[in-house]
Amino acid sequence: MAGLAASFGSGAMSNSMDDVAKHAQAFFVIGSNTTEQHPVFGTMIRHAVRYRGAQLVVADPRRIDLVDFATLHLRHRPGTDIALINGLMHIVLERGWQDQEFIETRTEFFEVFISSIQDYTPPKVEEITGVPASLLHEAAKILASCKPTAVMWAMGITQHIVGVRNVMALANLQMLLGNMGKPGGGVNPLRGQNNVQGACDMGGLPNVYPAYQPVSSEENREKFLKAWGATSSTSVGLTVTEMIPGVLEGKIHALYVLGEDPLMSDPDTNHIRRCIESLDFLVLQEIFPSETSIYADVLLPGASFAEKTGTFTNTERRVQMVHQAIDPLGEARPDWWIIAQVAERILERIPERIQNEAPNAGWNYSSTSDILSEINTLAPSYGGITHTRLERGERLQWPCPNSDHPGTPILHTREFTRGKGKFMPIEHIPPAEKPDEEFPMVMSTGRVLYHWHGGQMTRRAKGLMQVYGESLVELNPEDARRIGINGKTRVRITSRRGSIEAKAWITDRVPPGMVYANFHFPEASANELTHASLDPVAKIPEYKITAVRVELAG
Ligand SMILES: Nc1nc2c(c(=O)[nH]1)N[C@H]1C(S)=C(S)[C@@H](COP(=O)(O)OP(=O)(O)OC[C@H]3O[C@@H](n4cnc5c(=O)[nH]c(N)nc54)[C@H](O)[C@@H]3O)O[C@H]1N2
Ligand SMILES: Nc1nc2c(c(=O)[nH]1)N[C@H]1C(S)=C(S)[C@@H](COP(=O)(O)OP(=O)(O)OC[C@H]3O[C@@H](n4cnc5c(=O)[nH]c(N)nc54)[C@H](O)[C@@H]3O)O[C@H]1N2
Ligand SMILES: [Mo]
Repeated sequence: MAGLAASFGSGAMSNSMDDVAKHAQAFFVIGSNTTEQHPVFGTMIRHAVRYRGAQLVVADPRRIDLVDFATLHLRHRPGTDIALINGLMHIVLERGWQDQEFIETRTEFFEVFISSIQDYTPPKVEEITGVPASLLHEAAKILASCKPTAVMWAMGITQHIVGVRNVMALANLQMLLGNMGKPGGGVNPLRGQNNVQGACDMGGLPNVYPAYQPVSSEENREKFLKAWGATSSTSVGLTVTEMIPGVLEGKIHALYVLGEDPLMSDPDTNHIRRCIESLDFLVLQEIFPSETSIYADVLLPGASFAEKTGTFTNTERRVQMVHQAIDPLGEARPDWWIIAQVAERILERIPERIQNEAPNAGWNYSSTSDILSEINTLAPSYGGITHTRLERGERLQWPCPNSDHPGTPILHTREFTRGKGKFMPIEHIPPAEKPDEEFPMVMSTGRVLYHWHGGQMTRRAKGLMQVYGESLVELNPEDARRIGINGKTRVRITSRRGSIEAKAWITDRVPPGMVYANFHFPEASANELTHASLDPVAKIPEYKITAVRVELAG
């Protein structure tokens, strides 16, 4: 559910899961542990490979389970995706495999882009990424000869200081190959939280109102002021990753946190702890006591997914309905109800409150259907999405501007949002933290199949704890020998910010020099070690690369 303010990720899939699974001739999965983190879609991909003969190229520093199904595995060094993608495009251009017609009719700035790719010769790319030039050639050939190829990625691409640039490089690749706006192609970020897409669509971002209407526009401000009775100024707000550090900078005094556990999920926990402790006032809306609840002045008990009715919007822009299965336990109330109550009470205290001018405006919703009706009028892309249609079994993907519109399974079929697709020259930039003598290894972080982020929900499930009851850190056998693990199981991992102890899983899933840790257990959370270097545009932290030292514990 988490995080109305969460903005991890980057936009929705251009195509839908069914479409890609049915029509892609090849999949390029880069930085997505799809079978563990998106198991339903992961199964669809495996199926397409096994039974339809689709090709699969996986680019991931780890030998994830999906690699067992792959035609090719590009095992590049963490943080070298731009060099890898530019290297693939260099080969495509050298061989003349680009889709010239698509480039001429649908895109611009191709010339500038070509010159930026010149330098990424296979030997140079091999040097930066560690991927042999011969493998690069094979990969480029598969991606260019299979029409269309679908590109899919997740946090392995975005959680870097070059997260946005990585995504742009992938967009360049898909334009070069003419794979945009076609069934089975496209650029497909797999979003994580069940409603992170919906939260962004509804304006849970610092710069936009619902349906991505900019807050900087006075006209938009007027519209929402009338509907809600009050609204923010036209200046862009802060992202989560700026808000919390903003406490120690004196910019933030109070926080209202809904369904997030920053003590587990934000980078550099020691720093986060100091920030949260320094708040004058913290309100937390949660379904369980969490690591963060220890610091809360007020706890508002939200109802879980099983206790409420409403909609989630998934990664392919599809709005899906859930129905209340049980009554809320104890004092729990649906999140929308709590938010509306808080909003009403705040409004009462705002002297310049605008009396509701639009029909049905204000905060007196009696159900989530009521709220969706308001969304129909305020968010154009959701104009025709109603509970009635969803209950009838219609499968609606936005944009769906009116009640007769069938929804939009594939975006950009005739033109891009900005008209012509723009090729962007993108150069490789090394990660923020570099290994050195004291911290010679690279730690990457992420999830495992059995747990969910801070683990507040999954650590309460007995069955899951039986299968995966403590944090395991993946360590290559070569490194295990070097540190003298010799039958012992526990290691200490230290970064410039902190230290954790955990059990080692000695495995060649990780290459030598790299460890992989998760943030599911408070006693060994990877975020005690991570750092808060952010992508300058998306403000997403570089969770995927931390310089560490690994030793025997105790
Ligand atoms: N079971 C389970 N499923 C989940 C979640 C969960 O907590 N548990 N969380 C959900 C959420 S919110 C999200 S955002 C998604 C995340 O889904 P994913 O992004 O698939 O998951 P991650 O574990 O973050 O790992 C991504 C992959 O990136 C690789 N990687 C690391 N560094 C690099 C790099 O520099 N380049 C490239 N190309 N790859 C790299 C890692 O080896 C890993 O295989 O999962 C969702 N699904
Ligand atoms: N090191 C490292 N850190 C990461 C990442 C990484 O890959 N590596 N990934 C990042 C990513 S992509 C994400 S999305 C974040 C996730 O980080 P968070 O959003 O903080 O984690 P969650 O555990 O998904 O959710 C937080 C809380 O929501 C509560 N909750 C569940 N359902 C509801 C509900 O219906 N209502 C309310 N009010 N609360 C509810 C749960 O009890 C839980 O404690 O972590 C980020 N942090
Ligand atoms: Mo996420």
